[in-house]
Amino acid sequence: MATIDTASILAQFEISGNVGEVKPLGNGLINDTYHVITDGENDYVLQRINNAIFQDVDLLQHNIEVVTAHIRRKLEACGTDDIDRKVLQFVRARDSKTYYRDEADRYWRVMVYIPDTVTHEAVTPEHARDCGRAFGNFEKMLVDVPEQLGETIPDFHNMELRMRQLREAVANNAAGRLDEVRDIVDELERDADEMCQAERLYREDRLPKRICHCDTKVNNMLFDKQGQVLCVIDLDTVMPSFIFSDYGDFLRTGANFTAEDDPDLSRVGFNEEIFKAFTTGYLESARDFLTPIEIELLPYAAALFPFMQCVRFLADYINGDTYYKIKYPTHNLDRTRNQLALYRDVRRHDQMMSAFIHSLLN
Ligand code: GN1
Ligand code: MG
Repeated sequence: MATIDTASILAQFEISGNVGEVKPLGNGLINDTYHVITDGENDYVLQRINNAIFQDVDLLQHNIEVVTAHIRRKLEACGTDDIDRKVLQFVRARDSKTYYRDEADRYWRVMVYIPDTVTHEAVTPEHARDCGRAFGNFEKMLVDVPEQLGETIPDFHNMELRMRQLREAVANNAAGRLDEVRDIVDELERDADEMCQAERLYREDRLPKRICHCDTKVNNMLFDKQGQVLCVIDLDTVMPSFIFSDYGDFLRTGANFTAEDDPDLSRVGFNEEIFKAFTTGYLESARDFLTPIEIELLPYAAALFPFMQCVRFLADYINGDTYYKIKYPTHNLDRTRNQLALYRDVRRHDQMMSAFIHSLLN
């Protein structure tokens, strides 16, 4: 990364205290993040927003402002203690926006740093229940957001669009890789209609969109030192979506026995224990606002996300690796096969999932 004059960027924001060291923070793949140490009351987090992926930064920051203000009001209303550790707080720039665009067309924002927190990269059953409760609660607090929010990546989790993109990739066969993956394309096509049911139900007015997080990985939560979830972070993809996004994408990563790019398919599989713990927590906080059809389709959501991710990885492989970063030439193919194996295994658990969900409701 080119050296960046963080001092002059920070000077654009209303921060208190004198800035000391500025050091890289976390391991995000999309934005660049720094911990800003000061001699004042708070440290800060400085972040460069990747505006190649998030092309409407104004809309994105507006969503985040609305959502964090709403959550703050909710926490205040129920007398929660320690609120500054439970919702992100953005610092305004001198022009009163919550972001600053520099001369090189880079976009920056600053948040108050929350000290004494822990993050996790993998889920245990014990954490999974808390995570489910926390993401369910996040959605619950946002059911009555007072205005319409925009999509920070349009049609991000729209399965019909993802199938169209795959079909386009197949028609162009840009990297000449189609022969090698024909059987996978055929298998995905067989289930495509079923996997697109959410969009159809939405058009029929039978399924709502709600404000969702849309990147529900365990590393997007801060825990306190005692192991309790404090705060949901990484709010760039907060947008209207089906609740399946949050429920299904968490299980896709959290309930796979191995990483999404493990080439050893014998290690891929759906972890029933994590599924049960996460679902228990999720329904504890979400069941009173979810509609019967949303609850009925949770097993579909668990299958949808490995399926959608498989379609996205495969389309990218056929296109010649233009979207996801790869470490070796068949990386996207390994990811595709991994997610397909997970999808198949989730489908083998259809009955179990429905029965478990019903048992929780009774
Ligand atoms: C991307 O880079 P990361 O892990 O935050 C992608 C997700 C995919 C994920 C698959 C903006 O997220 O939708 O599920 O890769 N994010 C975007 O690893 O496309
Ligand atoms: Mg993240």
